[in-house]
Amino acid sequence: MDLEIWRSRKQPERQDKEMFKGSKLPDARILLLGLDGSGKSTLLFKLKYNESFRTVPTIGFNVEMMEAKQKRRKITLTVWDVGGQEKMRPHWKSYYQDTAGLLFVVDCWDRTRLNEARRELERVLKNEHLRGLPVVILANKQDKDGALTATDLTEEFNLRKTCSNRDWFVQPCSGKTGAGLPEGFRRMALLVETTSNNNIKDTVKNLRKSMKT
Ligand SMILES: Nc1nc2c(ncn2[C@@H]2O[C@H](COP(=O)(O)OP(=O)(O)OP(=O)(O)O)[C@@H](O)[C@H]2O)c(=O)[nH]1
Ligand SMILES: [Mg+2]
Repeated sequence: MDLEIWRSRKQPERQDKEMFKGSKLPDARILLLGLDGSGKSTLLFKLKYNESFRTVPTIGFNVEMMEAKQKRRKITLTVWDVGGQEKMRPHWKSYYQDTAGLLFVVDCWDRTRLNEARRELERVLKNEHLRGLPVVILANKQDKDGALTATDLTEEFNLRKTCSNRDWFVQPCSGKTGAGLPEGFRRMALLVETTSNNNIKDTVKNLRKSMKT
């Protein structure tokens, strides 16, 4: 399937040229996954721009670079936010190579989709390209009354067992208020290994190629 990669005009203008130049800091490529509507784009934009954008469902991906601290040094996290609709999920695997860590977002308010979210997370974690990589599960929409807590999510998803062969952490958060987001990304920064190669342009080129095959 040929996939058009595009960015909605409703979403923030990024300084693509600046971003494509990359950064000289050590870099870690982070994959942001989760079901459609779980809040991936909302929380990414909230953290990066401290603004609440009106998102539309992501077709393709958004990518944002963020500075973070790993112990005493500065690193960049290049965060790939990939659309979570069912028709997008077969493409998730195109992003696995060279990924250093996984952020998986769960809508903790919509209990009707928890099983689906759990199934998808388990499927992703089974992929050999992601073997042993750290995962931070973002228990999102905590601002909503009745949202499942991080502790309950850990139980419901049986995370102690599912994530037993990797570093993992569950972070309660809200893409609406921003609560918990810095903590979740800080945790990711502490767990990932970095490289000196963060050429987004090449990655986009390779992604286009792999999606066409
Ligand atoms: N109340 C509340 N609403 C949220 C939160 N995070 C996201 N939303 C809302 O959830 C809806 C979906 O958010 P998106 O960020 O577009 O979801 P997504 O995971 O990027 O979805 P796809 O791009 O389709 O994969 C939007 O209406 C957001 O405003 C949150 O923490 N609290
Ligand atoms: Mg999105």
